[in-house]
Amino acid sequence: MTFPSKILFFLSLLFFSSIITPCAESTRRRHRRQPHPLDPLTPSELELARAIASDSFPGSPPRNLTFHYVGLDEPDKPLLLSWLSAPSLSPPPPRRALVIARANKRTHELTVDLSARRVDSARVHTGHGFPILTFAELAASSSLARQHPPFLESMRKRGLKAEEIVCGSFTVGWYGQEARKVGRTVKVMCYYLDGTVNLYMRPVEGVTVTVDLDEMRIVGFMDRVRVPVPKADGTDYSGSNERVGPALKRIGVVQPEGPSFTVDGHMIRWANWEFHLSFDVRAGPIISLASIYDAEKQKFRQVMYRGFISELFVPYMDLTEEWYYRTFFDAGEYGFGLCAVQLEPLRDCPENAVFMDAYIAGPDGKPIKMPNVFCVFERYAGDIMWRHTELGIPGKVIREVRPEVNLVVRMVSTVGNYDYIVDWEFKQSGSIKATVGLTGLLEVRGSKYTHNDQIEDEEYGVLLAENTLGSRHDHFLIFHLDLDIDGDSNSFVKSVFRQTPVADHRSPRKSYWSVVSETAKTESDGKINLLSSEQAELLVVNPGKKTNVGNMVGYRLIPGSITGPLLSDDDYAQIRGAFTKYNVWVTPYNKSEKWAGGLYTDRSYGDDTLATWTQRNRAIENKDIVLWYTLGFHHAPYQEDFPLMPTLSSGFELRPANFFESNPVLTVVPPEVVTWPNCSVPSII
Ligand SMILES: *[C@@H]1O[C@H](CO)[C@@H](O)[C@H](O)[C@H]1NC(C)=O
Ligand SMILES: *[C@@H]1O[C@H](CO)[C@@H](O)[C@H](O)[C@H]1NC(C)=O
Ligand SMILES: *[C@@H]1O[C@H](CO)[C@@H](O)[C@H](O)[C@H]1NC(C)=O
Ligand SMILES: [Cu+2]
Repeated sequence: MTFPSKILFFLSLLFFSSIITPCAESTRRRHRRQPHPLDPLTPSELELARAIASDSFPGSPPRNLTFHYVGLDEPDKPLLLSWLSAPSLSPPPPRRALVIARANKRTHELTVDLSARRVDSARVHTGHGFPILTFAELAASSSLARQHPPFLESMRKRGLKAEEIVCGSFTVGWYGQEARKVGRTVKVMCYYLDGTVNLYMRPVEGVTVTVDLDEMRIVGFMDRVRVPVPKADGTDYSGSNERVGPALKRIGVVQPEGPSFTVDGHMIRWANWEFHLSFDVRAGPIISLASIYDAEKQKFRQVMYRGFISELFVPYMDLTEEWYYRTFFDAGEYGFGLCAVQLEPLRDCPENAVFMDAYIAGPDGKPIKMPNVFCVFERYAGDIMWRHTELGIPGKVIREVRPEVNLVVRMVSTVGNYDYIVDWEFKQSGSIKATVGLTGLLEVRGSKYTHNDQIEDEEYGVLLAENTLGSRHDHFLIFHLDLDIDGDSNSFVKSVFRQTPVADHRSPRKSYWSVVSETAKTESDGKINLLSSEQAELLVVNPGKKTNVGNMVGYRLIPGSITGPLLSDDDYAQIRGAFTKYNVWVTPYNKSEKWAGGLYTDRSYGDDTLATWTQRNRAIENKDIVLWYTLGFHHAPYQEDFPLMPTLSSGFELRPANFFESNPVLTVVPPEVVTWPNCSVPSII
């Protein structure tokens, strides 16, 4: 699903900047700062992790040593929280790296203490599944096809020019095969350019090359069916802004004094919020230690310890030989952060945005800079935070309005054909919203059909253009939301809305609804299927903290999409993606339970997933708990998704629920308006 060419970054050994005042280069300080314990690994730490890990192999370094994941092994939560409560009293927890490497066809998992410069633990992974593929592997495997004479012969037979062929490597999943038959293989599928840049709309259907990644050689070749390659006409999107259409006048957001937020290392402070923003090769953005200032209590109060996208599952609904295995895990197989792309100022983010870089370890372990992977900006889009017009007082009109200004952290991950826009948005009212926008290119199947009327048998898709079938599929994104509502002892509460009949004569009414709250005792109570359960609100509360009038302080989850899997429980893809079974799950905090589809996802058997962990049915009442929310999309394509899909968004909101004593934005001072041109609507006379 991934094309390697886009992952070409420049190696750099940049200084680490300290305080960035947006737009003002001159205020960057060049001294080294002590990293925050949750900061992503710096370039020098990545280098150190590589050196220590490489040297730890006997007769080091081994041949074919490749680095598949290098990232922060974050401190244990209790240790970090106790250090944060009095940071001046003790040194910060040691900086450690988690290194997952392949050598001699084995997966090695090492934790490296960067402060002590030693390997703390090393083990060989003997279970099922393989680590994230490196972009070098994806590049090397997809380039093999064009050196394979039978492949070239197949292209010649189709009348295709070899130089216009581009190929991509696809992970293949697992379908019940015995362990010895499950190697690190990918299938290479190819596309035809010849007059377009939109390669995904021109699949060369029917030809499959199978590559063994460890040996980097072709182990299978199949030329099964021959169907027309869809034509290039109408597929190009490059420069499409030059096409004629209604032109809009100039537009912008102006902040003459600069933005109202500060970036101190990876800590971001804005209005009443502060949080830590980190980058991970697998998850992309990680929001940690989000707390909000309570003006009444005059202190910061914890809301979310850590929030990130744990996995994305994208199964396609096409059983043909070239398609059945397309059941992708974009985080665990391709690295959702690894696929992050450089954001383009003024287009990807507004003019008041500040950009941030990230560093990753390349396949050789050496640090690579990923410029502008995040942008942070204040969203001021003409929305209303609160308002009221009071006409009920004789002789008076009272009108009070506060415009809404929010803070947004954005990343875009382009996993092959698809672009995912991830926004974490903070509101002064205390809400945290996460939104995911899907755009980019569909995966389409080449087909002989040019009109719907020709299609008689079951076809696994929708005819979008001549010879082009848009394949049906799902996108399931699961968020790991370690909420700590005013402390880490929390409970999960389901407030069920129940119809209550009125049998007696106390009222002319025959019914009303009331709310019954149920506190989840164990993990099985925390599994919520919103499609089949009663109407309910889902809350995380702190049972030990009450408001002045006696309500438990809490936050509620407002799901934006309620989608369940349509695969059977025993379908291999569904066993691996079993976290989609429920919209919401709740687990007790466990540092090693981060990846809902398992740590080693490529070709996994589904034996290390959120679904298997929760079988233990652990206690979750008044404990440090993690809330998981699955954001799902069933994507049945429409013609407007061709040749490139307009953004389709959904998400969720975490909203205070008796967290504050009263409306926390009643007294918010609105920003001063820069200019008011006092223009009237232009009218055509
Ligand atoms: C090392 O990689 C090469 C090709 O990349 C492969 O042919 C060879 O079998 C590998 N050796 C080991 C020990 O993995
Ligand atoms: C944490 O999770 C892992 C993986 O599910 C499990 O093996 C381990 O026993 C758990 N630890 C605790 C303390 O429950
Ligand atoms: C807006 O423009 C109109 C017409 O030019 C003028 O009469 C009015 O006073 C202006 N309002 C303000 C608030 O400047
Ligand atoms: Cu889709």
